[in-house]
Amino acid sequence: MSKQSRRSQVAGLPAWDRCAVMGVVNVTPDSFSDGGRWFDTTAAVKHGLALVTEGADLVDVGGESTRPGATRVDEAEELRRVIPVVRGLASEGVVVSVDTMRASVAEQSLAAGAALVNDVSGGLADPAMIPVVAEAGAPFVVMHWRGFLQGGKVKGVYEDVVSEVVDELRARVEAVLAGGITPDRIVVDPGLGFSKDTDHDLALLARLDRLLGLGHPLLVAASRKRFLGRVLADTEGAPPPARERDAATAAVSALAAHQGAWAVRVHEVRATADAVRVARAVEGAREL
Ligand code: PMM
Repeated sequence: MSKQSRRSQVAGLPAWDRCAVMGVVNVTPDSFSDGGRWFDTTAAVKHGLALVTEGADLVDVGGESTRPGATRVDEAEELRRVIPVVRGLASEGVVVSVDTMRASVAEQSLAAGAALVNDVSGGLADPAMIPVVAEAGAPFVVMHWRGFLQGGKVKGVYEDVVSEVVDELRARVEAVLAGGITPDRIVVDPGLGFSKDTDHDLALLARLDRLLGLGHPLLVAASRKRFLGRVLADTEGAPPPARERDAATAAVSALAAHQGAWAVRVHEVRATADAVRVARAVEGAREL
């Protein structure tokens, strides 16, 4: 089986013949890089549709910031933010992913038309998450996560980050399988920036083959993250602001697509849509 056909298979989702582009809509006042911009239903739906026009294959809707140290929103507020946006986009035919750690939000999003559940805790934050997703027969993103970061840098200590992330993800995948989610519906994600510093993130990006070795489609979410700020820092060490990291993000999209990622999750879609098409064309040339 070729790299391409393996990554395009997530049961319950369309099959793309290249790395898919997941556009981000954060319906939050405080997200890491675009907080506050799409914080009402109409603006958020409009933004999601614009991302599709720019080339997003699916749109990831989230109502809770995962920024280190962010306070959690309560359940009612997360539902209020997310459900109308999921419904609005799904009713327009958009393939919607819901970015949530709460089973109730996942369940109601699936009922409102979401096609995929993206849980940055990989099912750890809410014990009801895996049963809900299994029962719905929905695909599930299992991200590498070491818990809520309450200033807890200690959770980001690794001897060998690639091996540890792979082993910990494998354990989560086993738990998810034991909970009844079928293997063809599981996507894995290294969780760049979550309990990881710049060197950790770069080491993981250098060895996506090891993550692909888990045997599941791979999602890579590097968009505008801190490690890109560090890579792009000026001679004084000052990183560019998050919104000036989109060209670097597109570069990571090309690298990830070239290594066989199933999808990349980005805030600015246009450049990444081009990047994954270039990666596909290069791959096509190799197949000739
Ligand atoms: N990162 C963020 C939010 N959701 N989902 C997955 N699967 N993987 C990630 O790395 C990830 C995510 C944080 O980024 P944002 O707040 O800037 O969107």
